Amino acid sequence: MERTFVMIKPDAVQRGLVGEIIGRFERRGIKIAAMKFMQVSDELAGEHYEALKDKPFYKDLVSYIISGPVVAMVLEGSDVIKIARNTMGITNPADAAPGTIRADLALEIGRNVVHGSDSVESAAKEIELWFGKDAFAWQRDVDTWIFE
Ligand code: IDP
Ligand code: MG
Repeated sequence: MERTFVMIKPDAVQRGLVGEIIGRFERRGIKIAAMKFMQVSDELAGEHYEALKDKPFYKDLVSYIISGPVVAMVLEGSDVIKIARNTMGITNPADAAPGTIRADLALEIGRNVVHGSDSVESAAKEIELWFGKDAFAWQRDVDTWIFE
C-alpha cells in the first residue's frame, strides 16, 4: 500500500473547506494514516518547498503557507500518490479539470487550496519531514470492498 503527503492550505482552512476536501479523499476510498491541524513555521515551509527556492514566486509561496493554520495528512491507498493528485487537479485551478478539488474550489495558482506529493521519493521525504514516525498502520474493515 502506497502513502502520500497531502496538506490543506491556509486559504482552504480560512474558507471553511476542510471537511469538503477531506470528504473528497475519504469518499474515493483513500485511507487516513495521520492528520494534524497546525501552524507552519518559516523553517518547515522552507524545507518543504526547498526545490522551488529559485522560482520567482517562492517568497510569496512561503508567506502563503505560513499565513494561517493548515491540515497536514498522510493518506494511504493503492497508487495513492497519483490518485490524490488526480483528485486535486493540476496546479493552476484555471486549467484543472472540472470535478477536481482545484477546479471546483479555487480560481488562482497562488491560492490553490491543496498540496500533494508528486513522486514516491517526495512522498517519503515529506511524510518524514511533517510526521516523522507518527503515521501508523491500522485495519479498516471496509478495505476488502475498496482494494481487490
Ligand atoms: P503542485 O502543488 O501542483 O505540485 P508545484 O509546481 O510543486 O505544484 O508548486 C508548488 C506550489 O507553488 C503550487 O501548488 C502553487 O501554490 C505555487 N505555485 C506554483 N507555480 C506558481 C506560479 O507560477 N505562481 C504562483 N504560485 C505558484
Ligand atoms: Mg509540487
